[in-house]
Amino acid sequence: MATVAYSGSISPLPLPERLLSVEALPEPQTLRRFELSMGMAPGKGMVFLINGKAFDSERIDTQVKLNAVEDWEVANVDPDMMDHPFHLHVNPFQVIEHNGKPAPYPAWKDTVLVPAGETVRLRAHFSDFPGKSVYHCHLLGHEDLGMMGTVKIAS
Ligand SMILES: [Cu+2]
Repeated sequence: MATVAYSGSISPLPLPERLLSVEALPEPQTLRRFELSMGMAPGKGMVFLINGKAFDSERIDTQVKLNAVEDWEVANVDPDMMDHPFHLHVNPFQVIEHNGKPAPYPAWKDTVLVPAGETVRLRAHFSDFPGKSVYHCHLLGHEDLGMMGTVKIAS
């Protein structure tokens, strides 16, 4: 525990009048679709899946060209109606559409909630990191039971 003693007063700093501008990304060269679901696997019980597959670190699920701009359509088709926050490592993205409706304002994100039965389209510029990375549901219980994929970015 700490005790803080202070005296005098300061005038509050003004809030900024506008937010930083967010650059619009160029049109994508590639559109991919990722379906988030769950199922039962023999000997494993419940598994969480992306495009029907549980995570395998030895498999490359998605190959991206370095410097490409891509749109990823992330569809939550989970029959159990659970929401899945989708997280992409390394490359921030902008949400372009949610259920076909344009995003209300441009913003950089690294995670977006994809509610049950809904679809989010995001756009990323894979500009400066060649190598392997991952995307996954940010609910750790779902990720640990398979809801994660690998992405390899190479020129
Ligand atoms: Cu999830």
